[in-house]
Amino acid sequence: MPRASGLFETCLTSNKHLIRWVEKMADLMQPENIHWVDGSQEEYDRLCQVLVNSDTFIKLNEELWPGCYYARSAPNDVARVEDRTFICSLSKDNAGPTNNWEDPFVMRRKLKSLFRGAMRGRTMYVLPFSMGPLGSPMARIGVQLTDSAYAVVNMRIMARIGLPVFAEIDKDEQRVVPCVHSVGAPLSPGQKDVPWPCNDEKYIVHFPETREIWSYGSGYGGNALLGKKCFALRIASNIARDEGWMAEHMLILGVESPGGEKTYVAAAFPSACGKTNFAMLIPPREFEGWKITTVGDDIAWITADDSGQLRAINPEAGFFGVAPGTSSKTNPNAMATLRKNTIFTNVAMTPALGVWWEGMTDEPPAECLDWKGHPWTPEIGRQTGATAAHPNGRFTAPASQCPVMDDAWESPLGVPIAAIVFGGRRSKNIPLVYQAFNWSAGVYMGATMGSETTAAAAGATGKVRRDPMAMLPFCGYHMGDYLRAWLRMQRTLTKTPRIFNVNWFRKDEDGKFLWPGFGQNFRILRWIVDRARGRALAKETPIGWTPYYEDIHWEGLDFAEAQFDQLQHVDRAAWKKEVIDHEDLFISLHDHLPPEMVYERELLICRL
Ligand code: SAT
Ligand code: MN
Repeated sequence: MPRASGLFETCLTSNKHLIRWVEKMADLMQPENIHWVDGSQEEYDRLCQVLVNSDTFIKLNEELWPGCYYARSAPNDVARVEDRTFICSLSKDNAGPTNNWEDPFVMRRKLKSLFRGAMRGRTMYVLPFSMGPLGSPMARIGVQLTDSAYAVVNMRIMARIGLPVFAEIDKDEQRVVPCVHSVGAPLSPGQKDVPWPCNDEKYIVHFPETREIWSYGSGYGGNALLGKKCFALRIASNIARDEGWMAEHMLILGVESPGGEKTYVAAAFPSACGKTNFAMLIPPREFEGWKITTVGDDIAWITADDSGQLRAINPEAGFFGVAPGTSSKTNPNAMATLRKNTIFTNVAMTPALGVWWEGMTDEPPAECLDWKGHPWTPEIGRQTGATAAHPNGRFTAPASQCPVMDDAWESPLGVPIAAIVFGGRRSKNIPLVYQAFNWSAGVYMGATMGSETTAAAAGATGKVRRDPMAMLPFCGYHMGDYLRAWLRMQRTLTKTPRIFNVNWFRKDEDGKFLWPGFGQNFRILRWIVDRARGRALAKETPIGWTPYYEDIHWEGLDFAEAQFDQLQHVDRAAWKKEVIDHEDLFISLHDHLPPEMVYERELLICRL
């Protein structure tokens, strides 16, 4: 192994481009040390100990939560920061109206000044990672430079990292995406560190043409684990457009029948709308022999194979799931997954060094420390309205620990996709389930989907926003061109997947959910699979095909036809308003909007 300079204790690559880049970045950011990440268990344990020593981590009770750690972020660093996220393409037009754009030259100057000396007093980790199983033709490689040991240990769960990735980079066969990350909190000599270093000023920056990511000021989630949203969605959507595949904000699951028939479904819901729950769903007791298997819970990379069949991989290796609301009732598989070797962030901690969050148990603990480290009791919660866990509190858990991971979840060629499901959180108007008439109507369906905002992003929650394919915060180029890429995709397919929309969140006049959700969603999923396989009936409505009451298997659930009708009701007047709302998005995309979208809209209006 070459020794590049005094700063390089143990360089783990022979790739000259990589070494030169690391040198250059070290020169800019002035770290005290450089650590080449080998990805081993010993290294992980050591880094976790470093985080314990710096009060970032608390080791949880080994008996209750083996191998688990607990972290609290700074209160000003709890979610993705969409208004601080930039797509710096050469032309503003390329970023489109749904992204923040800045001139790349101006931004580079700004980043240079931000990152100059940003790692002083800290260690710079050189973290190689693969999104997708190593050696898969669909996998892509990145290297993240970071001064956050927290980011490194989380990335070890979320991606394939370390020596095997360096070995792949040393072959020098594929382009590597450079990712630079600093929490933006340099230490002067003798200065004591804080448990969660970060900066008030945050920048999450993407250069699509040069395929680069620069993230400054945050240590949290998608802001800091750069393989996830920054690479696997924003940069990958650009690569995918150029290469003719798709990078989507989708879970992937398998539906297995008692006879062993396997059908894979990909589904796009916005952040914190239950993707993880849906991906690990357990069918109701009555459906003996049926099984749902998990391929991924957040991101799908999809491509057409030589036979014209869409195939998808999960580029990730772990789950970064929302903790609140997760319980052995709502998602037993997630609970089993996070029992060991998991990192918890911004949930509550019990006196026995365990974790708790709202919804985990019916009874809250008598006392605990909340996500800010303050004493919390149910009484305090009632009086102040403060929750013990932050609503965007998360668990980082290895996918391999999930009891229902699909046998093919690491298959290098991915799994065949038979149906695509869109969905949002909508309390009104949108039926429980309906099927698009065809691919382009399905693209229209996905393009116009709306959802009430959640705590996954900083800002107000509960407002309906248009979120095309759940990609609004993640599409790294012009949304109009993105829709065009979706339409174009069909031309490469011989077996076009069927497209559906679901809404588990419709409410009645009293604000009560009309549908029980969770495991009961299996009933809807089963209809989707049957439709995708061409063997279930459906009723034509102005917006698409919907199931008849008799088309759903109701055994074990007392659900009256009238209730179902209410859930499925298409209110023409409300839908006319809905379609007028679609226009806002379309006007903003105007000159890039594919004509198919205009025609689909006209057809929909005519049918209404
Ligand atoms: O913080 S993340 O972007 O990883 C989570 C999410 O918004 O889905
Ligand atoms: Mn997500």
